[in-house]
Amino acid sequence: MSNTTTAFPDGFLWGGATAANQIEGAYLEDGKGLSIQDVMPHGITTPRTAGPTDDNLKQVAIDFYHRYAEDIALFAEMGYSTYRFSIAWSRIFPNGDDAEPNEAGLAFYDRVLDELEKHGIEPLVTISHYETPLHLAEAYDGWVNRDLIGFYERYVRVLFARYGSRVKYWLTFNEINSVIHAPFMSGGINTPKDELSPTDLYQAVHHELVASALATKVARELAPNAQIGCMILAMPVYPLTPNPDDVMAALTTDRTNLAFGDVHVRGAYPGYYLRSLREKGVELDITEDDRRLLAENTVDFVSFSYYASVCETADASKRVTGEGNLFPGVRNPELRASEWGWQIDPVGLRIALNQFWDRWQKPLFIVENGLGAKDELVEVDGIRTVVDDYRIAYLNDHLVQVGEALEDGVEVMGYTSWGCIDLVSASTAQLSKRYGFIYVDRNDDGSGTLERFRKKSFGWYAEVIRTRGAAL
Ligand code: BGP
Repeated sequence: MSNTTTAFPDGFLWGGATAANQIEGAYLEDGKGLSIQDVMPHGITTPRTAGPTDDNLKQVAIDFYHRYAEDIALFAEMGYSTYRFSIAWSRIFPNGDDAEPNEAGLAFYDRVLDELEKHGIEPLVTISHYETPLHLAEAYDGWVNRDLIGFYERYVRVLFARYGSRVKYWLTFNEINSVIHAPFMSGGINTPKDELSPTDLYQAVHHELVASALATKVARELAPNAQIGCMILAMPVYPLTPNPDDVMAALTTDRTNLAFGDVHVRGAYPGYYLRSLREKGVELDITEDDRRLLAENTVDFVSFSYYASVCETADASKRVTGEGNLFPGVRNPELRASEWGWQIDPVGLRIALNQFWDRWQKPLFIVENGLGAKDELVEVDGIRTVVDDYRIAYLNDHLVQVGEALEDGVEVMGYTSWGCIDLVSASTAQLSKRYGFIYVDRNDDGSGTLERFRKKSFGWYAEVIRTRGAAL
């Protein structure tokens, strides 16, 4: 394996990440209401269904709801010091606009936290990860409606009051910039994307940003030891050529993501963002209270997902579109890609870390990174496993670059690889796009025993954590 000169610092948080709708199952158990995921059986490229359908793998997912103790014990065996998971809003407020929370839903996360505490694993909680209660989508058109801010505030007040003394690290919205690309999944916006006006879309973005600031405000009040982070889908954008027009085009595209960090860290919209809204003919309804909330409640840290980088060009004739996490970009001729076309770029992670640190001077947390791949369960020395050397290579190369960024002086709080246990993919809604260190015996047709098996990468990651990166 390649060498890194860096010993990761003592307090560095090592772990894995998941989201409720992708692992829990139990989709109607203990009073849970429907979420938007319950009507997305085939991922983001297919329109939502009228109601739940039997072919939605998320109804059972990997049954974490009943197997969390076994799974957390496996995370502990790998030596995790943190585990990122999300709370399903519709377990706590089944319709989203209910007056009172659902006690059985709250009790489930108490049990998860008990288990983490037992193993000395620090929880990292995403408040909203692509699982808006369905009723809020249908009755309000999701985040287009300003009322969502109040419903979200009610939800976070309950979370901070209940778990605030036990959970230090919180993320307000998963990949908050993705609402622009996946308005239903990320913003609960029921209006089909091609009928949604730019004004409604950017107003929804604004409401989420205000709600995020409000969550920070509520945390200061109810959970003073909490650290609040924003969470951004990071995808560094390179100019396709050294032509200055390409460089400017790359900067412009990059800023469509960076703007979200700018608002969370600086507390106001940057000029380039306001210009892009003017050019789209969008006039936002921003109140004085909104401005104050944004300005007074900036985040403690910036977290992000990183899977791939993309290119940009000003020359439409040179534009070859590639795939990317939730939204495509111009393909980089220099890079390989995963089976799903996401281009693999470990150095891009070092670039993103340096760019964010230079720009925001806030501690950074890599809360998603990993390789989606088709795995094969085999028997080695009588033990069932997956020989996932491709995953080990991907993660190793990315972690080496994190080490380089630490040497560069970037403050990195931790690293949670995505889908540390196999789960239902967000974009395809399938189980065959696997990310985990732990194989789950469940197939796209719903067959399988749900039994868990340690992959080769399980032992590799345990060794990396044990040696604090020296094994990279
Ligand atoms: C991010 C999401 C995750 C996760 C990941 C991998 O966009 O935050 O929920 O799923 O991407 O994406 P996919 O599952 O589509 O491979």
